Amino acid sequence: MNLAYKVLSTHLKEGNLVPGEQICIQIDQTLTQDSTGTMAYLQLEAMDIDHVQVEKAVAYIDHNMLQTGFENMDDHEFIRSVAKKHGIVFSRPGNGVCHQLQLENFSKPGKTLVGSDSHTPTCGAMGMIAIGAGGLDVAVAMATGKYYLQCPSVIQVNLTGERAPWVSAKDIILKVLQELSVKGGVNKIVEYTGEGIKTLSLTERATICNMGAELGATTSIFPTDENTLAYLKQQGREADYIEMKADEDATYDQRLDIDLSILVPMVAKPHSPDAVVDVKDLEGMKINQVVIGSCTNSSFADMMHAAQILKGQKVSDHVSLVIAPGSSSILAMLSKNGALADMIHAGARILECGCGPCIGMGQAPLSKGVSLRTINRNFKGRSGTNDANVYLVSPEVAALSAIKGYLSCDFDKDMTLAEVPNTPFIKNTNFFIDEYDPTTEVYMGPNIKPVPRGEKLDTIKGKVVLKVGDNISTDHIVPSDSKLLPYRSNVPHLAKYSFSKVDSEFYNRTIANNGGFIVGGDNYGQGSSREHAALVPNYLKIKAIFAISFARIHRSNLINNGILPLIINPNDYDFFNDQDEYEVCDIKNAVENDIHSITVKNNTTHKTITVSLTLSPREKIMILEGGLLNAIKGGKF
Ligand code: MIC
Ligand code: SF4
Repeated sequence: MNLAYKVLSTHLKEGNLVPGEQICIQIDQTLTQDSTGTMAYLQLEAMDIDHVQVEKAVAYIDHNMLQTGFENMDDHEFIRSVAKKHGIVFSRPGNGVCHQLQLENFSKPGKTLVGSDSHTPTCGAMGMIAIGAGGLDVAVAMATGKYYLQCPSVIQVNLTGERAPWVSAKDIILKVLQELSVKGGVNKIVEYTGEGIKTLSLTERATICNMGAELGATTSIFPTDENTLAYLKQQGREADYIEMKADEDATYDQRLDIDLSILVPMVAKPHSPDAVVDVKDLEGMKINQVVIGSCTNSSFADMMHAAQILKGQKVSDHVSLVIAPGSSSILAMLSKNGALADMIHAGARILECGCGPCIGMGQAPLSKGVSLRTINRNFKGRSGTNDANVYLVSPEVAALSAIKGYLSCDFDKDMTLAEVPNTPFIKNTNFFIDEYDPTTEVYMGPNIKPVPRGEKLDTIKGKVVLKVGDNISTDHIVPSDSKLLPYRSNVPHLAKYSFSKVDSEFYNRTIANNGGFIVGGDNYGQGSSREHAALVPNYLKIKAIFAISFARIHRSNLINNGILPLIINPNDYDFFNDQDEYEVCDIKNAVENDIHSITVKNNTTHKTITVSLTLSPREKIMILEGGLLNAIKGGKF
């Protein structure tokens, strides 16, 4: 058995480990963050539970950190009060990015984790099955200990050879993205094997698992070994170590071989993490901003590498360098060992530990700016500036380029990075609040609006209110930046900005038509786990999305909201236009009776096509009831 299926099999509660089948797994740990957490906790509150039903649930505050009005801090207080009421550990703002903190403080080999953030797979580095999901699925996991998913197939990525100096973990995952693309991992687990693994520290493995989200993968996983143990020792948690590995004769559904010795520093070009080329190909490109941080590259070693490169140097006059360490412990260690001073002396702007610029929470680049970032996503507009060009690179390339003022991997021949010792972490528990009091009164700020609920399935008719192409991300559907993130608990407000970066008339048109349909291409809904990308369409009365294929988390979020994800044949994309009225024929009967091939009629031309819909028994109920929350409240689950 491969490692992924070993962990899944010890947690399997329903179904069989057959790719494509619906399975239910026992969840040991959950995490939420604040931008998806408010909705998740409103949904948890609606489930009337007492103490959460998982071994460890943690609520992080890391995304909505700029407090330019009352909204964000109100949400933080709301989450703090719910956490106390249900026995959830609360991580205060300033403690760091959820994935970095989960890895440091709670990750354990062989455990399962589900989190309301798409980069939850970061903990796959610890030999865990760690999956990103919509907030409602995480709320259900907290309430019941269960998580339902389509059983993934497993890709083996076999690493051989040893990296040349200056080739980092980021370059390995960029190479995998170049090979497999942003949809290459959908409904798959990426399992890393081979001799090359030994050369990777635990946090380097975490970088690779983190960006497996950009492949659309369900998750990624590494076996555990002496490097895992070394990291756990560093965290004072060596007792948590268990050896986890695939059997010698393990089988996989697909295989990719990567020879680390031929890799070079790489860069993902705007506006997709899989638009990967060698840094050498763009060497010399003038840059305006450099961001080092995010859940992908904010480990102690990443920070120490950046500090070594910056030491004694000066950030180029036309570059703004911002650095956000991943956790308060890392920041404290950098400040004790002098590395922070080296960064500051070079001219770096130090941000508080959190997501910050990665999600457009401040530090937007200048007009038409070129921003080099160590983050994981460079979708258009995500930096907060619609015309910015964001390039994704390793911390080492980022630091060097910040000094030079242009993209470069031309490291000084005489320079080598000193190995970062596995010194024990300065553990900072003051940022965690671990309390349980079921009588806690939940704090609700005025910006918190009710969760939209769907309607029972009936006839579906309407106009096409938007037609888009391939790889539409959740950042297109519900953009996020410092102005919009404070409204994550206010769906009516967010709705006004839906698709605004694609088509500024979308909202008005959808309101005027009282809902309708959206037509998309391949990999519709890629990117984040934000269920707002389904809550908003639900609120706007969008009843179905027609697309060539859907990203995994978004498809689940649509169904959780009672919205039909209908698969169209690529040749039928042109069947849809925005003038005519369409009808999804006899849909209730089709869902009730498992009819997978459904007729869609253009009521103006009377032409028809067939689209396909395959739902698990559980998904069927959600669609019929108008969403998961309705199904739970109606006693169906
Ligand atoms: C992201 O990186 O896009 C986010 C912001 O972390 C999202 C969650 C969100 O939209 O709140 C994610 O990755 O799931
Ligand atoms: Fe935060 Fe960026 Fe990571 Fe999302 S990808 S969790 S915004 S650091």
